[in-house]
Amino acid sequence: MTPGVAGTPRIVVLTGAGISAESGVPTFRDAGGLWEGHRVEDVATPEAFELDPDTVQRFYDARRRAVASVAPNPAHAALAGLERELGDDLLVVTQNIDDLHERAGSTRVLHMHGELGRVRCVACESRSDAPGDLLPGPACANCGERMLRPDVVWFGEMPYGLDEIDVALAACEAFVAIGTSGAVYPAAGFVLTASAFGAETLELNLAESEITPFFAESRLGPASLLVPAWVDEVLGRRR
Ligand code: BJW
Repeated sequence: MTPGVAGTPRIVVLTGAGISAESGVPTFRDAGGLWEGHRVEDVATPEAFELDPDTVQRFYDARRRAVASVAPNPAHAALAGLERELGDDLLVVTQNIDDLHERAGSTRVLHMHGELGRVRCVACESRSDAPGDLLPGPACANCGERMLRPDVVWFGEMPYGLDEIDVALAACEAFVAIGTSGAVYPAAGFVLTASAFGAETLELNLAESEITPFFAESRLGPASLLVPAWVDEVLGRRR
């Protein structure tokens, strides 16, 4: 996450696993998703990590390596292009822990569920770049303890940047959600906050989601087609 990135943008975009699906990063809840072979409570809770840290580290080490071998797709590229035109008037809030927005060129990205490329020390709480795999257990550069965990937000933990996100949602003119199932809060509630403050709301998703009824408009299709088309509309270009 980049602290202080939010401000009062005109457009807030919330992205979920669906935007990275066409890059080859599996989603969570779709058929063949990441959690098909795992129970959520075995890999995405602090309790799971306490009980069986090696299984959780192995899961995230594998994902970190997999993400390093894929590339951003046209949806990430279109959002980076929109930022080049709008600057501070665009904020991307992502639930994703991959770095595909940044690798496409976006800089105003808030990772509310943390980042695969970062680690947090359970002993001293310092945060730093991931030194590679966390198994068998590299030492913390700050305190020397071998208690590094992925800097990601599990169920029951507080997401990053919520105050900044609230300010941005209250100020924005448009809120757009891309490729998220709306199954996880507080992100699933952002559409209600934005519309309560008068923003236009638009959902771009392959299929209807749990929060489709809360959006003024919903467009169905792959992000790689819908996002570039929407960006062209915003910028007043015709496809
Ligand atoms: C495509 C596509 C293509 C596919 N093109 N689209 C209120 C009510 C009830 C419960 C709660 C509540 N508030 C809090 C809770 C508890 C809990 C929660 O939400 N539980 C639910 C089970 C109900 N939330 C929390 O614990 C959160 N913390 C918290 O709330 O702190 C206290 C607090 C209280 C009050 C206010 C504020 C704070 C923390 C949640 C942490 C979530 N962590 C994870 C794991 C992160 C690390 C990791 O990646 O491993 O985050 S869970 C997982 O789900 C991950 C994702 O970011 C998140 C959302 O998933 P996402 O992105 O939506 O993916 P999918 O797979 O679900 O959906 C994919 C979508 O893409 C689908 O819709 C497809 O159709 C679409 N798609 N291909 C376009 N090509």
